[in-house]
This record gives sequence, C-alpha cells and structure tokens, in this order.
Amino acid sequence: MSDTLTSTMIKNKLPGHFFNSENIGFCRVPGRVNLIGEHTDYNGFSVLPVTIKKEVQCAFSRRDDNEIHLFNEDPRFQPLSFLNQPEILPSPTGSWDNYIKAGVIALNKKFKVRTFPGFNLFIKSTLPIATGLSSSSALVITASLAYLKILGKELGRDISRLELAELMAEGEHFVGTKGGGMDQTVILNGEEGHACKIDFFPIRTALIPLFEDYVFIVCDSTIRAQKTGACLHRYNAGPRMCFLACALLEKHLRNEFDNDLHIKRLGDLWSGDLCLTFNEILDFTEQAIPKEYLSLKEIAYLLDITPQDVRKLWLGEIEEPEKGFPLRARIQHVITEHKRVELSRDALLANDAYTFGRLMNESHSSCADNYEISIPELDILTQIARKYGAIGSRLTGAGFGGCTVSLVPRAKVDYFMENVEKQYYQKYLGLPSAQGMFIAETCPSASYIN
Ligand code: NG1
Repeated sequence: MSDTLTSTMIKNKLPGHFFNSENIGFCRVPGRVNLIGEHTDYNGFSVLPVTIKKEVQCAFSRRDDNEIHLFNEDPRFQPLSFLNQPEILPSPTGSWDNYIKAGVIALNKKFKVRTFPGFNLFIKSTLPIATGLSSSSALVITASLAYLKILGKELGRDISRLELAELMAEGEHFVGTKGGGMDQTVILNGEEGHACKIDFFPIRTALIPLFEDYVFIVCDSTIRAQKTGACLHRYNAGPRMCFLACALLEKHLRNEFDNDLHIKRLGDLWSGDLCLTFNEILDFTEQAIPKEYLSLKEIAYLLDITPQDVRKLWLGEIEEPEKGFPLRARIQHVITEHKRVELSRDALLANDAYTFGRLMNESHSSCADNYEISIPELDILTQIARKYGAIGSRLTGAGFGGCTVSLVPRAKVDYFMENVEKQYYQKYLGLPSAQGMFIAETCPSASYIN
C-alpha cells in the first residue's frame, strides 16, 4: 500500500469547508486478527494476534475553538460533535463518538491538558465493524494518534507505543466494555509478516515470523456481535466471572500460603510472587472452585460474605444466569488457553504448522464449551473449514458472532475458498456468494502518513 495514495484518497473525500490544507494530518490504523489466546488478555495471560491490511484511515486538523467535529465516510455514522473540556460525558452506549471521546479523555488525563483544543476528524475505513477484527480499538487508537498531534506530542518521544497501548486499553473502558489490551497493543506494535505475542501487566511484545507455506484465512460468519450493543453484558460477564473466581482462589490460597496474598487477576498466579505452573494453577482451581454451576448464594457462602456484596464487588450489571455461574469452566478455559498460546509460539518458531493448527482447534472447543462464546454458525464454519483444507480453525475475537480464522496450506487456498463459499455461504446461509472471506495479509503497525 502506498502512503501517498492513501492520503490522496482521504483528501479527495474530505468535507472541504472543515479542512484547510495548511494544518492537516493523516494516519492509518490497522485492524487485527487474533490467531490464538481468547479472553486471556484481561486475565493477565498471553495472546497471539496479527495486524491486518484492513484499516481505519483518517484526516485531522486543528480548530481555533474547543469543539471536536467528527465525520465518517460511512453513512451509517452521522456527523457528530462535542466540546473538549475537563469533563466529557459519554453519549448513549453504542454511539460512535464515544470511541473518539475515549481517546481524547485518556490523553487529557495523561498530559494534564488545560487548554482543551478542538479539532476536525474525518474517518474512512476498510475494516468491517462488529466482526471481531477490532474496529472499535482501531477507532480509539485513531483518535489518540490524531489528538497527540493536535497536542503537539510525538509518538516515541512523549509517549512510547507500549505506553499509548496501555493507556488506550484502559481508556476504552469508557465505551462500556471491560476488555484487555490485546487490540491496542498489536495495532500499535505489530509488524508485517509477524505474529505479535503479547504478555500483560506489564505489557511486553515479541514478534515471531509467520509460516511461509501456510496462510491464515478470515471468514465472516455474517452474524454481528455488537460489543457495545446487544452483546455488551455477555462480553462483560467474561471478565466479571473471572475476577470473581479470583476471589475464591485468593481465599483458598491465603489458607495455603499467606494471609496477605492478593490476587487481582488469574495471571498474578503465574507472573506474580507465587510463580505457579499451569498444572499447579489448575490443581488449586479444582480445590478452590466447585465444578458445578454456582448460584449467587453458594458463591457468597464460599466467600463468607452476603450475596449483595458479591453483586456489588464483582458482578455489577450482570444478571445471575438461571443455571448459575460456571466459574470453574471459565477458569479452565483461560489457563489452558494461555498454555496453548505458549505452545503456539513454540510451534511458529519451529515452523510446525500442524501443531499450531491442532492448538487452534482445541482453542475453538474450549471457547465453545468452557467460555460459551461460540454460536452454531461459528461451529459450522470451523467444521466446514477443517473439512476443506484447513489444518486448524477457530472463532476469533470476543465471540457471539464475527469471524473465524483458519490455517490453510497455500496450495489449498482456492480449494478452501471455493468450498467454504459453497458449503457455508451458499448452502448453509442461502447467500448468493461468500461475504467477508479473505486471506489475512499482515501490515505495519499504525502510523502517520504524508
Ligand atoms: P474484539 O474481538 O475486538 O471484540 C475483545 C477485547 C479484547 C479481548 C477479546 C477476546 C476490547 C477492545 N477487545 O476483542 O481485549 O478480550 O475480546 O479475546 O475490549
């Protein structure tokens, strides 16, 4: 992709009266596909995503007042504006200005901004939304890159890419989701031709070259997973249940080790003072958390507090499911998924695509059975993918809809695509042709363009 071409393309679309050519800036921010490591990031465990050549592109220019005006080439997102000021309130959940506000608020706080400058922002995107390819974080990062320039700050000098990723991961909670830092980190630190292994708290990244003879193919199930819409509570139930399970583990481990022990997230067991192995964590989980679905009352009893306190401290808006909370299964997914990420990294380094594929398949089963984030369409799509040439296939991203990612030998790409089109899109969904099926070509991390 040529930078010049991109900025020209953006320029051609600009609402002219808002942009004068003197102080205009441009940036591009890619989406990502997560190869393996789902719902591990907010638990402090690893992930293995790649950047993809589908991106948000933007133009920005400073204004003389403190108004922020937003334009989007996509007519589904109407022009919006808000005031940059000490307290910026959220718009209704799902409104697209919230993603921009998230970036602006986080930077205002970080740099103790007192002048609150205004700017115009024009967005153009090739990244599909609500498909698990991180369009939301791409938008937050876009806002942050634009606003950094408006503030006269330099990426790399005033704030590192890792710091910005960490800041924006926290900042994105403003939109209502309690996600981790995978998306922001790979978007800002990924590299063409590489997977980006990320560890958290503190954030660390390692780039690993991808297979040469195999490609990753993304297939859109066409079922939309609106994380700040209908799926918000389902998504947030993941982190909330994991943090609740940590409280049970903490109580158990205090008896075993130390009364002052504090476990904020599961990853603390591995990277913190205790330094437990996967098997030790699994053993302690079995001792501390019954395998059955647990009612709110049972959890309160185990923690020796009232159900009201359990709700207040961990569950927030999450309703008690009829069957109860499957805490053991959730933890089992997270811990085994972390192990799969570690083994996948080894498999990539050893150029062992078959092991990588097997781990992807296991990940899908665990996402479906233990984390319950799959849906029939994603299960069918992965089965069809495996039948027609993929050596591994799994859902990618938060789940409840969105895309799958499949590992396919280069030699079988046409065979795979033709058959997935026929069997899934045409036969199963009744569509005339495939939608949102593409080879996940990687690209450089987010950058400014001329
Ligand atoms: P997507 O797929 O973009 O909805 C979400 C979270 C990630 C991670 C994955 C599940 C955000 C911004 N992203 O990603 O941090 O938890 O789900 O692995 O919340």
